[in-house]
Amino acid sequence: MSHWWQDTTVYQIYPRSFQDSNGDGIGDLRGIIQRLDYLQDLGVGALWLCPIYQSPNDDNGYDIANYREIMSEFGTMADFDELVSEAKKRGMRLIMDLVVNHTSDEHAWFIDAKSSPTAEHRDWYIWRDPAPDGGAPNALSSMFGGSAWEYDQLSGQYYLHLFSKKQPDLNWANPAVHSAVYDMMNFWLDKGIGGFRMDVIELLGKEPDRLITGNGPRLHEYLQEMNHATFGRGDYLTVGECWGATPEIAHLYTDADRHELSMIFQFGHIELDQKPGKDKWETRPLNVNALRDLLFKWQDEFASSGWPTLFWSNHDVPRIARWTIPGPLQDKQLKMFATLLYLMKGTPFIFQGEELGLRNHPVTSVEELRDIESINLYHSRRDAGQSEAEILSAINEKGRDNARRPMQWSSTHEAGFTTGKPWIALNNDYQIRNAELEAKDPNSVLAYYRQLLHLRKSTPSILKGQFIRLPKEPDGVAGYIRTFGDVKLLVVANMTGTTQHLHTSLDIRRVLLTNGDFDRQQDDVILPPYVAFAAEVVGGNSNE
Ligand code: TEU
Ligand code: CA
Repeated sequence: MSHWWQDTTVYQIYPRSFQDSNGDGIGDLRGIIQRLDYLQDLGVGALWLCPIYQSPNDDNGYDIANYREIMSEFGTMADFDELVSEAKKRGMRLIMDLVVNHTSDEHAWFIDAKSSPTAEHRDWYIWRDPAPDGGAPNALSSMFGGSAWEYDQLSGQYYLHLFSKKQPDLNWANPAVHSAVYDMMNFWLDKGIGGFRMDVIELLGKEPDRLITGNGPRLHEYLQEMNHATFGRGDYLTVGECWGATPEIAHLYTDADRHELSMIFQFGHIELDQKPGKDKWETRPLNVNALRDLLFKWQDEFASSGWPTLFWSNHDVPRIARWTIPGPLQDKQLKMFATLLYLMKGTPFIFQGEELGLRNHPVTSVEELRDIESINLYHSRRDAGQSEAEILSAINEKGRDNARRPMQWSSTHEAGFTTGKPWIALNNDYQIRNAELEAKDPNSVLAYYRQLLHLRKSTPSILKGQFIRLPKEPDGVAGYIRTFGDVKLLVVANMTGTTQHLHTSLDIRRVLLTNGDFDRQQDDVILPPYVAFAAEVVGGNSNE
């Protein structure tokens, strides 16, 4: 069976930084409405909105205080309803961020839970007595640093928070939590949304007493129940955030006969620039052959069941420009990476500003940081004696603020993002890199993304074709074929800064997309630095 979400491209919006409509420096829903024509032109069919619910913004909306109210800075429910219908007019559906591993400590459920050990909602969260020495119940640590347990004076117990202490974990072992969450999900589905992106979904089955967080024993039971109680009633896009998914685990989530999710984000390729066994802050240069092999491996894993996601970045991960080299060939390199990934089988997820080729923007002092993860990291490493320069250099490379700087719409005041003062500083390159300039330039990254996404939409071999890796690519070159009926589409990318030769007997009939000229000499395709293309081909050996 074929689904709408297999034929579409998703665009991820970080609402706080997309478009401000009222000059308070914070992006909002009316701002998104203003930019819907831009998104339609780009060729996307769904918009994933990072959380827009009421929140004290300890973690920019991933700490939800009320699941059924819009964050007042972002607008009203009437604005939301208008956004849904305006998007629909342009052929786009909204994907909501579902954050149900935890709530805000300011959610009414937690306020009640904290009020007394016998409160109605006490068991909706995870409370434990202190260890015999009076300390935290066990060694679980928070993703944002320090212990995952926070002491509560009133009851003398600790509560669990795998993220900030203002993000207490919900207790999924309690069925009452399930019904409340499913009601809330149905509330949003009834508003006509297209589905959910599911925050840290792999954590729902946690068993904290056994130090199990991800992929707990009851996780898939919960997801099957959720599917049945909510989105299983229609053709909805659901995508789980699953940092720790192996291929085997990926199939548990996504094989159609299991009735769980449409797809998952798995992050192996994102982690290729980390030193083995280290966290994201300790980097090494990207090995492009390893990147190619990993991307291709996932294509093979999903060849006959499940469905891949295709993405380079998100609001937690700096844009793909981090893997490119500043200079005259940088845009070509960005287009090469787009060609390599987004012509594979799967659903592309493009993070706002990636289509403009936006870069990281370094900070020089801790005062410029906005993200709780980076701020906590800074202080804990300073306490441990690391130099300011060293810490900021790691944060400038991998910190989450990089992806969260405002969209660059034009060369005017604050790039047209706001008429006021933005909540976080813009990248100061906005006068040379913005949507207005790129829309006028046929060679821009934006023009290329538009061309690619429109080609994708209208080409059955890209949407539905089988993926076959080329048998003998040289180092630094990635090549694959998408076959559909009699059609063969060849995609080749030179991932290096030197000329490469690809030996193939395939006959190139029609080039559909390319970021530069390449030559053909007998059985060789000669690819200048970072050149990539897609072409209809015929012939070739049986294994080509
Ligand atoms: O991210 C989950 C997560 O594990 C992140 O903390 C991620 O590991 C980190 O950004 C990389 O260092 C999700 C959301 O995408 C993130 O924005 C939230 O902060 C987090 O959950 C808590 O809701
Ligand atoms: Ca605003």
